[in-house]
Amino acid sequence: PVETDTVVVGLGAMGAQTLWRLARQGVDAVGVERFAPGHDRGSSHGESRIIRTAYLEGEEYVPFVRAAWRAWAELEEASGERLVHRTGALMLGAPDSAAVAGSLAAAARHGLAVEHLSGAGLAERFPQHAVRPGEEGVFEEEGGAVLPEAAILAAVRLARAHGARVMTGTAVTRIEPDPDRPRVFAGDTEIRARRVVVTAGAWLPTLLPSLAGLGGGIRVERRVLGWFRLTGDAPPHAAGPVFARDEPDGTLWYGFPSLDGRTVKIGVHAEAPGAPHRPGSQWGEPVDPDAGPRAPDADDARRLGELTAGLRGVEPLPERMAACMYTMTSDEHFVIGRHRDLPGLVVAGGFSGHGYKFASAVGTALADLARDGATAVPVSMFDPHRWDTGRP
Ligand code: PYC
Repeated sequence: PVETDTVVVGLGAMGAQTLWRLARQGVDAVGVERFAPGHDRGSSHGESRIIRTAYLEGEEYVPFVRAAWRAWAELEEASGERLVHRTGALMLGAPDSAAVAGSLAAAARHGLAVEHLSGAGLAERFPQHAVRPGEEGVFEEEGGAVLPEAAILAAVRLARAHGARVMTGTAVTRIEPDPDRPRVFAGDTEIRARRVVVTAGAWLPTLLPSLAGLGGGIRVERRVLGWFRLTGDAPPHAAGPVFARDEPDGTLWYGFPSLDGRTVKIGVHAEAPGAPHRPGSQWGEPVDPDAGPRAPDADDARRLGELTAGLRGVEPLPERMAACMYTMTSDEHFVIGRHRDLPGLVVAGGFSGHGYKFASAVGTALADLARDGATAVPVSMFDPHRWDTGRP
């Protein structure tokens, strides 16, 4: 067997940054990835993810986003790459929508600089959005787009440079917890380690079935992204902020300014937080991660295209689409922490469609938890065992 201090299972969003943090602290670490880093078979592809600070899902996330901003800057500095585009972030919706009211509440609680825009102000300032009667906006400068594949590749490259061993194209089939030395079975190799960090995304529930008992388990669902070409007379999509838009029917969709100068990318997140989820609906179809999400089809193109009525200057049908997987917890908050019943295991998952922006700080937290058993990164609200104690 291979002996090491810490194994990281899954080198996607969270695992890649964990491996880098461990390796740069001099920890002997092995990372295992079933495909190639930066692949498009999980939850971390599609070129861009939103980062925003006035957090509509709960003001208690704000210190965590701040930790993420700091950690992104560290990764950018270490890699010499630009991994975050600071475009600002715009939330649109009715005054009482989660996008507007939730963002304003988080901003007020933490003294964040945001601008609350009326419908008229919104239309004047951001003409790329076709504003509907009753819609308002909240704009914050502390928002932008993170580049997921580029960040994963940068973190894995840095981890290797600091001495981490990386096994790619190798699926972990079994993890055997052991108080002394947990064992990980990766392809033909048995790896023994002091600690195992499991960041297996959509494969987490099958790899650690005991997690099924936590908060009702993690549901894996399909989502579709679409890239829409700009028309010749397009308003300033290139310079605009990332956005999320809360529709009166509860659909929360989102998009990015044009990062390639030709297209804008949009996607559907889900029903607004607090609204009943609709498993099995177009956007919540359950997925077996080994089979992968169903490829995008004409119906997806049509449904995504309907949303572009809310934008000016884009073609009504996408030039391309991609399907990805969401990993949903029952409360749509994350799972990050030590597993109480499985000694030596640290887990992170269930990022519920809004986790990528935190990958930098999650990497820091998981590396701390693996090395020291504790972290100063504010992740206690994501305790894997919170459902046992009636929280939240
Ligand atoms: O985390 O900002 C986000 C987001 C928007 C849509 C999906 N995730």
